[in-house]
Amino acid sequence: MIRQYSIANKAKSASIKQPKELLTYNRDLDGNYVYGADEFTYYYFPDAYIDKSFDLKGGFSNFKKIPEEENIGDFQSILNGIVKYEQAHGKIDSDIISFRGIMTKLMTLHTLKEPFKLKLITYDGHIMIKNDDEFELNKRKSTPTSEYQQKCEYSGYKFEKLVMLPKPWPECTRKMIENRHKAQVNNYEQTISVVKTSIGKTKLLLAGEVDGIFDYKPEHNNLSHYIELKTNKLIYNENQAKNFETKLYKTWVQCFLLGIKKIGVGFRDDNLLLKNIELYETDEVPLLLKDKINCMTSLKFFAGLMEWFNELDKSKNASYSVSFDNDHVVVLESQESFEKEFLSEEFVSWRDSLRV
Ligand code: 0WD
Ligand code: CA
Repeated sequence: MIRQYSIANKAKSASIKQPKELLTYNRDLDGNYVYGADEFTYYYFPDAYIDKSFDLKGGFSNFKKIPEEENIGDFQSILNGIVKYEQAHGKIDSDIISFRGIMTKLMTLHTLKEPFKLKLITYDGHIMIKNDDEFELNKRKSTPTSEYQQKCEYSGYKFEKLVMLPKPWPECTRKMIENRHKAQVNNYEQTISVVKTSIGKTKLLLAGEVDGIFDYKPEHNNLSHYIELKTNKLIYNENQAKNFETKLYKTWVQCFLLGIKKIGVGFRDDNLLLKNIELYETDEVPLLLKDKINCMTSLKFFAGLMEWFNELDKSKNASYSVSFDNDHVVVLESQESFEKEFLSEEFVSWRDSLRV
């Protein structure tokens, strides 16, 4: 059975609810997932520091970089988090469970320039969607990157290290604050937020990486206190302005999906020196992009797509592959089961125990 959804389709309306954070978890320096540690970084970068022109390629040769094979969205880590949440609060009610990054990709499909493949299962009343990791890894490995590109990638993580504190400001020593440019950079450590949201008629549970706290951390539901960090080249011409608009649009989608309110962009020169930081409110981005990119159209397309996914029979367990072909999202039932790639033993036995 093949089902197709055209990128020209959209829902008539796309009502949205305020996203709510259910839990957060961390990936530590060894690549292990840790629940309940509630570790965050905190934004602190006084304007005067801009004059220092920090070098965002500094320490590049010391980058502690997670191997690509280990940096695939680990679906079981979400499900293990859900088990912990449900043990304290009862079963969640959600149609679709996925990584936020997958949903960002789907919502911005009309800007996509490369092929993609996803895997989908229906299980215990949910639709779960993840990357086709083999396809993703092959794609990453077959795209050669120059040293300059690697340094650009590094500069994003370096920027995070430079502007974030490992603890709230009052708990930091002066040395901690002033030596950040010398600290080793890694892309192992992450905080993942698991958020319940809905778009149109579809309930979503999304897990996404959050960069840290912008102002202060409240007791619960940090969502409106997070900041999403990005880096970008300084803008000198039309073409660069256009590229930045596309990046801002994708960042808007990324933040919108989780309910993140602040975006911080570090602008760097060709030599990767940090020259400026601009802060944006997520909610003002659609207005900034007005006449260029219509964010509301993406939202309606996405609402329609989610509704269409949600027509799958969630009461039976089945596996599907999802691809994008000829301006259509194509869903094809698979004879081979993908359950092993999605489900953790912990999740399966927890949900079994709820049914008896
Ligand atoms: O497609 C996905 N969602 C992938 C997720 C592909 C590969 C890895 N992951 C992992 C992430 O590392 C993270 O543990 O899944 C988790 C959650 O990801 P997400 O929030 O759903 O992913 P997304 O919104 O695409 O990206 C958030 C951040 C990125 O920050 P920027 O500012 O660049 O958007 O996750 C990291 C990155 O820091 N990240 C990656 N890092 C290296 N290689 C990658 C990647 N392919 N994808 C995401
Ligand atoms: Ca980021």
